[in-house]
Amino acid sequence: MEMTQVKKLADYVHQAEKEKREITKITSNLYPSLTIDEAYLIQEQLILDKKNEGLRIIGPKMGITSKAKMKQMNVDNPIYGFVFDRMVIEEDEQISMADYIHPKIEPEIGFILKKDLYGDDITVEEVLNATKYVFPAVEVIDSRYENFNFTLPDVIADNTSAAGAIFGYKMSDPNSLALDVLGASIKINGEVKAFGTGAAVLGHPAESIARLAQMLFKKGKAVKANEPILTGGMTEAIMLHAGDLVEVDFGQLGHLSFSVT
Ligand code: 0L1
Ligand code: MG
Repeated sequence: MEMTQVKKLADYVHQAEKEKREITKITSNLYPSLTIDEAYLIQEQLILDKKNEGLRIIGPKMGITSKAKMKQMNVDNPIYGFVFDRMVIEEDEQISMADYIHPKIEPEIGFILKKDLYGDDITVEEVLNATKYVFPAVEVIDSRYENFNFTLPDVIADNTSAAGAIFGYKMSDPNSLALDVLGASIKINGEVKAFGTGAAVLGHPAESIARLAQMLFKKGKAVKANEPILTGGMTEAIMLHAGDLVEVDFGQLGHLSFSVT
């Protein structure tokens, strides 16, 4: 793929994100043969363009980490993207629909590592030994594509729909909790809308970090220490609406709540 094409397609999704408007997926007409490797080149260009505008990466995020989502998209591997500083929402802050196109939320277990992880054969145990804290988090995904209608390369090019993140302040020792059986529920206006466990994330959320390390290793990169990492949704993503009071309960890991205006 020509560099001019990479830049053009990165700009296509970037402008849609900035203007909060839906676009047709890249693979519809613009570039039907887009591959996964080409899609990551577009994502890398998008990240560079955001940095050139003064934005800063906060940490990586994993996507398509559940069996259900992988089956739906007919893939075997998860994907990654990055959360930027402007996407971070403080605990107890309100979320405004005006900042998004069609936002959905996912409860996720966040990790902060105490040392970099570099390698393609890192185990769950090694991830847990390298982890400083785990914390409750909510990711806001907001695909720039019409009706969240995309192929895997499309969503990779769109920075895996990354749009917002609430990182809970409560930090826990990863070895004090069984993260695979830990549950999370989403209640909206008092009604339970979704429930899932850490096992929905590739069997164990630490496995998600091992897979991230494997993917970054192919690019000569490490999963870095001291950055919050979103490991993937524990439930299906739930659509937000103005007027929602959202309560996300992660049991022993903590609780997050916010309202939507
Ligand atoms: O974080 C995620 O798992 C979402 C990845 C992109 C797929 C989507 O937008 O539903
Ligand atoms: Mg997610």
